[in-house]
Amino acid sequence: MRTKAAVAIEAGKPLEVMEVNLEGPKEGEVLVEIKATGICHTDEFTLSGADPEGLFPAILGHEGAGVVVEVGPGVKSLKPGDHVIPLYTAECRECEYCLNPKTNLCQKVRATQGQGLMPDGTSRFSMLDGTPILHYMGCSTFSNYTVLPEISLAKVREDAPFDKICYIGCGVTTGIGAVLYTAKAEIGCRAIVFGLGGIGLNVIQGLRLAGADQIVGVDLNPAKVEMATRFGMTDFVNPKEVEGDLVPYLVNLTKGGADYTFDATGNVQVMRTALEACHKGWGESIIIGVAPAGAEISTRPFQLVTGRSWRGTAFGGARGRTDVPKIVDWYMDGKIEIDPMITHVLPLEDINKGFDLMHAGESIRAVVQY
Ligand code: NAD
Ligand code: DAO
Ligand code: ZN
Ligand code: ZN
Repeated sequence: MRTKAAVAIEAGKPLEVMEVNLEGPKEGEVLVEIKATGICHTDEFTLSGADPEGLFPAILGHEGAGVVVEVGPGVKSLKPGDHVIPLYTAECRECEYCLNPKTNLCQKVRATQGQGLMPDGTSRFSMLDGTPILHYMGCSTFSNYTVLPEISLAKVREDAPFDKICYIGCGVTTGIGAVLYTAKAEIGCRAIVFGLGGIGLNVIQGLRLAGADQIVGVDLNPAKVEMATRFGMTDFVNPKEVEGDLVPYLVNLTKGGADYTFDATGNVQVMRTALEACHKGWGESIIIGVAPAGAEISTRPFQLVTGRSWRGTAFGGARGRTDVPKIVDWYMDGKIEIDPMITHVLPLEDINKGFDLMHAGESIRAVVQY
């Protein structure tokens, strides 16, 4: 079949909206009509060329929601008409990783996914002249129709709006999951969130859900204060307005250091500050941000000797097929909010405007509706 897609031809160039060929689903695969897709910072990161695993030409996009159109041979858990959210972290429920409760990093399709291919080692997308186009993070939601492995789809309730729950495919789950699944933050904790963008705001609402007593937000952009306060931030710190070292300032503000800190900037200097602003003896710092290729983190080892822990999380530690439907329920039950964070809705033809809005720091989440 043919489908309309925004294709990343090469790093640093705008996406090109065009008709492409899409082959039907093979063994264990599913054809999905994407109804809405969010533009995440990570798509921009890949398009800019900073992602060491970035491949081209490719159809980017990993945050979406849609409807199953056709299932390939052997698919048992899904049928045409089911509503689904694509998962860039699959959940096969049988690999060594899925069977270990300590991780959500299913490896079943990891190798081929990282090469921009389906599990059989080929791509379903091609240009009209036959040139292959690669998949991206196993999802390629910047295409109106896409093919994914069955294990890379979470089945969700049918009354949930696509243009909101698409955000659960990355930003919402990553932020809330970092608090609930990775940090396992306790009622009454004190926390600091660095970066109040599409991820950090969801960390903040995750902390509110967990019952944190103090939620400090740190951002260079004061325009983020209003939204962050709405989601539960209790204190705001703009590093540009702090005289001297930020670490003692934050340690003092949190009465000895935070129980949990979260980096949602991808900046390695911020990651160090986040670690050192943790409470001596027990504070845990969770890295969410993805740093540029080649970047390294550093601190004095004594920071760890004295009881601080440095950790990281992908997709908020969530097991997609199990946890994503629950997060959709939380949204539908009013336990979490998504709507205010969807600041812009665009047609696919304007997808590059969505990237521009993100660069300018004007959007939290721009969503493309097909
Ligand atoms: P964003 O651009 O929307 O937000 C980043 C925020 O950080 C902005 O508000 C910006 O003003 C602020 N910021 C930048 N430099 C800062 C500094 N030095 N000090 C304080 N604040 C600073 O990005 P996002 O969508 O929220 O994504 C955040 C990070 O999370 C990115 O690196 C992204 O790639 C990563 N990410 C990780 C995962 C994961 O699973 N680990 C998933 C999605 C995104
Ligand atoms: O190696 O098993 C693995 C997982 C690698 C991918 C994990 C994703 C990390 C977060 C990237 C940003 C998400 C949009
Ligand atoms: Zn993302
Ligand atoms: Zn698995």
